[in-house]
Amino acid sequence: MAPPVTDSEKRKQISVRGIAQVEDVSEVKKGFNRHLHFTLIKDRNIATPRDYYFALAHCVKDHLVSRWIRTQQHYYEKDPKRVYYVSLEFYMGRSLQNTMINIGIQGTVDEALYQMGLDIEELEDMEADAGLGNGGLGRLAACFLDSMATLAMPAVGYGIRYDYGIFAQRIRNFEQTEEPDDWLRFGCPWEKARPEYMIPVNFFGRVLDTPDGKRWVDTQVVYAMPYDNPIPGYNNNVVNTMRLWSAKSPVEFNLKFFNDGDYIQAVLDRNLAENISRVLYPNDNMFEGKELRLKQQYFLSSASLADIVRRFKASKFAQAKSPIVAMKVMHEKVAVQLNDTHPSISIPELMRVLIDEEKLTWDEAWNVTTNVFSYTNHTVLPEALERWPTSLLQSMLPRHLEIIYHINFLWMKEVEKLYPGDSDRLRRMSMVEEEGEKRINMARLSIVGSHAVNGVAALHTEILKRDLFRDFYEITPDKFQNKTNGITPRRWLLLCNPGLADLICEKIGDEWPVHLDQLAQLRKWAKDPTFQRAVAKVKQENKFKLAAILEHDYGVKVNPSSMFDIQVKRIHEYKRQLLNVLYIITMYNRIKRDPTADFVPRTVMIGGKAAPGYYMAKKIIQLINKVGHAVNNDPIVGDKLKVIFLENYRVTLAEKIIPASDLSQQLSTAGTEASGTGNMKFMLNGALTVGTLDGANVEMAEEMGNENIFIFGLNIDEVEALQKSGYNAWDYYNKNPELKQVIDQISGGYYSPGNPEEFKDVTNMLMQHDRYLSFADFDDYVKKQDTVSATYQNQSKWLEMAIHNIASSGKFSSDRTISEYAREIWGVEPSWEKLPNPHDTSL
Ligand code: B1H
Ligand code: IMP
Repeated sequence: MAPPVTDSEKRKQISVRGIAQVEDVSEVKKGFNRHLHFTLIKDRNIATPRDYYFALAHCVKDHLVSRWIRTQQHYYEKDPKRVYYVSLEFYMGRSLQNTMINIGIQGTVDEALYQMGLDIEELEDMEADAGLGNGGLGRLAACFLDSMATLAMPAVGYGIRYDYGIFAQRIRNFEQTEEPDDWLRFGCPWEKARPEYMIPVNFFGRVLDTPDGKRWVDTQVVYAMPYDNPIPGYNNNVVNTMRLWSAKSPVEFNLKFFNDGDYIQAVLDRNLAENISRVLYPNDNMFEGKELRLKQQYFLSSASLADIVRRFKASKFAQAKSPIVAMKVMHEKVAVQLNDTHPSISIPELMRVLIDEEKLTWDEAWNVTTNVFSYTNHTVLPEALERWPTSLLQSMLPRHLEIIYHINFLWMKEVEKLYPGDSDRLRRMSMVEEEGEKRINMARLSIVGSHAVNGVAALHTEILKRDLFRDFYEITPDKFQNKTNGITPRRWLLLCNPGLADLICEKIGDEWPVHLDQLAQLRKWAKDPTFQRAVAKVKQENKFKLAAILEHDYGVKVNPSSMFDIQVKRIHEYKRQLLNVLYIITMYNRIKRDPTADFVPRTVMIGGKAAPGYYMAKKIIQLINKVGHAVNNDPIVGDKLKVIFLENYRVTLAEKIIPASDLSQQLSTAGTEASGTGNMKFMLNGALTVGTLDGANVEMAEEMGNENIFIFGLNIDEVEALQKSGYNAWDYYNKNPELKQVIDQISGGYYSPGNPEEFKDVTNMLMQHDRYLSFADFDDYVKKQDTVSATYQNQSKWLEMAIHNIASSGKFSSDRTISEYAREIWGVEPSWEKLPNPHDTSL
């Protein structure tokens, strides 16, 4: 076995082919040493790997600064329409390597560090992930920022600078435990605080009716301190900004204690206000109606809109008009995308600003608001839809509740005019839900308050139009659009899979990172044995490398010639990790039944975090680990089957796992996964997919052809029909002896010796009230998995399919997604033109 080529060696090969722009190696060494000396205050005798990381990060950031300033100056001069992406989550991961790649200095830096005797991969591993997201929704926002910068769009991402990102997952005694993610402990070298743009945000208080309009008074103030993070475009000298808000207590916060003489208590209580930006809520696809979460949402919305209005007023466009005239046409220069309903309190907030502060009439303000906002829906799961109790809004945001009521009053009048006497329809369309505790339905508010509403994959958008938002679609069909998700090919191929990137460059040149459709050219080599061998070699090297990481970090030994079969995503019943487990046990039983039978060896890896309060998801993790323990320690199984739970799955681990995978599992019940984006990352890296006709899988199959993907299970119509006729798990259990054996083993305590009750809640759920119909798809899943194994034995067939996967990935670039948002929702144009390089002295 040849040792794997190191990533930095591969990067040099790529940069030779001109993707990286060569900058002066000695210049980089000088900058690095200067920062080690002046910024870190260390010499080479006592510097730690972390010191070296910081020195390098600062040195790389220096290369961004002029581009960043020039880009912003350029936007100010050109005064184009601005795009704002507002999101409670930005799951950025690491920045160092991504920055070097995008500004084209990776080869130069590699060489400089090599000359200084430093291991760049070791330094890169010192960087903490910016884990300010839960999963797909947050990572999508991060990919979008990369694409908006690469397409030179005047965009800003607005979010919260959580002190603690998504928790670190540890497995103790087979179970998940959570540790706080103190990612800022050693400081973040990329961010720049901007105290001069600090913004006051108001909470609570009451509303006064004055001759001069409504006044919101007696509020509690918290300051929003902005931290700017650079977002470099790929190879175009653009650097955009992600502005994250951190809560700061006002100097006079809780001064009343001070006056009572309790000075110490007054200072301690300043923490209370600053708790707003303390921690990311760790739920994926689940609404948690907590007061602190609503505070976070309003804090982000209010600070961002104030900043947006400030920037608009300072623009040349607005400066050429009287203030009130300018405000009436703000939508001509401002587009705001709401990442799900999480920042949807922005809608009444902009109305409040325009009416109460800018003195527009209601109708003028409504015209601006609806033309500024657009809303992306990311889920149809009922438990994820945000419905805030009016009691909470009444006390925290009384003026906003008043505005929502009036929006709804006018909306109900409109609906009543269209459908006189249809009281059931009025109830279905009202933003105010009266059943049980009175609540505001934020999705309905978002639809009415936006000019565009989109789903994130074709199937998902159809579900929105047909079911969830049917009544709304009937009235305003033109509002509804599809924008199929995408991923950035820079991070998800160029950065994470240098071997494959290099190979692709050899074949089709180096433009594919910004024109991913060009990958289609690879189809002509799908059957070419030489190209197949080259693809196989890259995959094998990636597998060796992952195997080494697994051994080093987790102490597990895997067989690198086995099929790497991977399911990584948040743990959720609808994603059906349980279906995967049922098949693992089925394989195990087959091996035990006939140990000498032919078997295609697999290393099954499952990774993902469970929301800390999600009992069933945590039981699923425990089951995976216990089944793994049984399988991995059974001598009869040997090297044929290994089951590994990948602890603490996150962006950085994804970058290592995905390039090494042979098989990608995408098992959600048809109609439940809005899109999925992990599925696209595997496809782009040449893994084959076993999956259902759900979310973006449908479009992946369309792009590559059904012969290149393993589709199984009920489609959405069949799921709906089965739900209507009544799903009975027992029918499947009684009919399928392998399924029966698996369930009997789990409920009989085979995987929990001494405690047969351990998984009774899991088996009861599967047998009595499985909302996701796992058993209905079991049979077809097993058959399809058997086909997967058979196909894997035919390596040239497998490789041909893998090449078709890669070649068909073009559609799933987030550049395509963002171009569609730009043209069809925001009214701006993407551009592939470069800004001048500020470091180019020949100009
Ligand atoms: C997605 C969420 C989500 N959809 C609530 N919805 C949250 C909902 O903290 N919360 O309250 C957090 C996240 N996340 C995902 O979005 C979908 O499940 C994926 O299918 C989709 O690919 C992704 C991006 O569109
Ligand atoms: P901001 O987005 O409003 O914070 O401004 C970003 C950038 O726009 C600044 O760093 C400047 O480059 C540019 N800019 C903003 N206002 C002015 C101005 O009044 N004159 C010139 N440039 C400006």
